[in-house]
Amino acid sequence: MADMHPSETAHPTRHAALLAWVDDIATLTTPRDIQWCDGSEAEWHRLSQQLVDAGTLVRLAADKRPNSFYARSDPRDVARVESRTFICSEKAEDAGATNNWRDPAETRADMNRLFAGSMTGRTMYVVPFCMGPLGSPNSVIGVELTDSPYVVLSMRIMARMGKPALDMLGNDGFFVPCIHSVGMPLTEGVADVAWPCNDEKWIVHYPETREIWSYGSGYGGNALLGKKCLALRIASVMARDDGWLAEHMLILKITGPDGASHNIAAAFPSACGKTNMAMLECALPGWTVETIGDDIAWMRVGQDGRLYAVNPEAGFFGVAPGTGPSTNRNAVDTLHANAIFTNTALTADGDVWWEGLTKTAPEGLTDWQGKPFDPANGTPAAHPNARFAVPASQCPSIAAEWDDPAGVPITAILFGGRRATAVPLVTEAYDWNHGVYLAANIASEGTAAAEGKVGALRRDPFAMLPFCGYDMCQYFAHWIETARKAPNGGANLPKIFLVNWFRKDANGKFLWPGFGDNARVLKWVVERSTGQTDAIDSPIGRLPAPGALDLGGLDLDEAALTELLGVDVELWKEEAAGNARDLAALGTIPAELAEQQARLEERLTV
Ligand code: GTP
Ligand code: SPV
Ligand code: MN
Repeated sequence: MADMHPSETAHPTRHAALLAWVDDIATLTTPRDIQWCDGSEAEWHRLSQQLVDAGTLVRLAADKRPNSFYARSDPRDVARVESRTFICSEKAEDAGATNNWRDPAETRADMNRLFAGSMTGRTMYVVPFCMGPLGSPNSVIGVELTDSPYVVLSMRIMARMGKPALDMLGNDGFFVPCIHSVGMPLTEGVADVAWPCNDEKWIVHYPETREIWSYGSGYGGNALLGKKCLALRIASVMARDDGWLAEHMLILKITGPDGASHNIAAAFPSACGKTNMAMLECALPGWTVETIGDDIAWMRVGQDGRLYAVNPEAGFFGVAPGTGPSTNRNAVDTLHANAIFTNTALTADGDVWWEGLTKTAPEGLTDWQGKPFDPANGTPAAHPNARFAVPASQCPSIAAEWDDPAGVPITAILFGGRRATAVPLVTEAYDWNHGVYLAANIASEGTAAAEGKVGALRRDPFAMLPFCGYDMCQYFAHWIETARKAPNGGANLPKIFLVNWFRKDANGKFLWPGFGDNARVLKWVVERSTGQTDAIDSPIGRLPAPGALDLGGLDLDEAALTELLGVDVELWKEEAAGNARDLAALGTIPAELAEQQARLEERLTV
């Protein structure tokens, strides 16, 4: 290699803009050294051993979970911080009513102060990654500069990370610059800790220039910047500008006894069942579900007028508690090796455990805060937002086409949330714009996936409230526009449904068994989409006709079914008023949605 350019020995790229940017950020953050990540096995082993030595990771017993690790975060760094997430568009109105807007020039000055010297004493890792299949023109490359080796390992699971992404970038390709610091410089006399972070947290997005700056957290979506920050907040803006959709949706493939397959996308808020549904084991004989994605879908209208979806991720970052052999066997089996667990409990024999993995907790557990677990004191062993990161390719139910750059044609889109009351098990939208109206009005009871009150009802339009990088009213308009511009007048686009697995009875018990039994609803959705079964009209949408929902083998009493499929008109008048009030609070909604609101009110009065 006598003729190699001198810089090539130090840097694995000749991308001048990338090299200049890495230089600039290093000058600002003053790391001890810089390491370019290639995503190799050797790098994985070196960094994981380094983190074991530092006490950040515990290596799990090799005979139980080979090549797997356990981390315990700082108790102040356990979930996404929505109140500290900012959209810094040039104009405040472009961020809309649902985002925290900040002036970009002011924020840049703040970030320059905050990041100055923030990587002192640490290594700055250069992490090239690709969201979407390698080589696809629809994939997006990002480069994350981070001072957290835990983030590097997690990014290697969650995205196509390292040399292949850098090669794809070439010498002048476009990339989204992502800067991440845990915000704990190792200045003179400061000793490192197992989970460095800072009480001051900032998750900052510049939508016009497609940039991400994240400070103070090492956890999940705050720190793995390819996921919510790039693949949703920045990508939603790119999608608006370029005529596609970036959505908080799982993608699954369902095959019936006749051998016909359909792909379904579904948007539920965080911790409302996407991963579980993506890996569903059908309770109906002859039906199977295969997994394509569990959290994010990028969708484009094809020349045939159908909507094609791609999962931009390469791994699952799933909620551990509640994941067990009876609820999600495929997830449990996926986790057999090569996984990172954070904030679960640790067993005495070097494995992980969480509530729901087995019926009773094993003896001798250490809880997520590192204390001996005492079931008597009432606090769980695993944090409710404890998570696993694991390669998607390991999932026993993964579909062959999961990484096909062409995507899969979508037959139906489901929207849903956690609603103890009012919202039926399943409702079919009358048409696309009615579906947009249903999705715009999703509300859900809060979960542990984000800071905030667990259980409090909040509006979460399209399950995108924390993830839409621009004005929500513009986003609704973009959805309406997508159908208007589609070939064949949008007639080949998916049908839209609203679902709710979380209706409760008077005693607070779930009325619907959920999980594998959700296949019964999927069957009706497929049959509706192919014109094989009946529905009845109701003021809020179409409901399964009596007997249309396959309940064979299910022990569900008549009263529960009536409640699950019932529409209480008086209650729905209140719901409709709530919709109108909350839509108005978003700004100027598209005329098509105002029309849907008027039609709903009309249907409720006749
Ligand atoms: P994020 O990764 O935060 O986006 O979550 P998610 O939408 O992928 O949710 P996940 O599938 O991890 O489920 C979250 C919680 O909901 C778990 O505790 C599940 O046990 C529970 N859950 C999932 N599906 C159902 C269901 O059909 N019925 C009931 N009752 N609970 C469910
Ligand atoms: C979610 O909260 O929707 C998640 C977890 O998928 S995180 O990646 O932390 O956003
Ligand atoms: Mn999610």
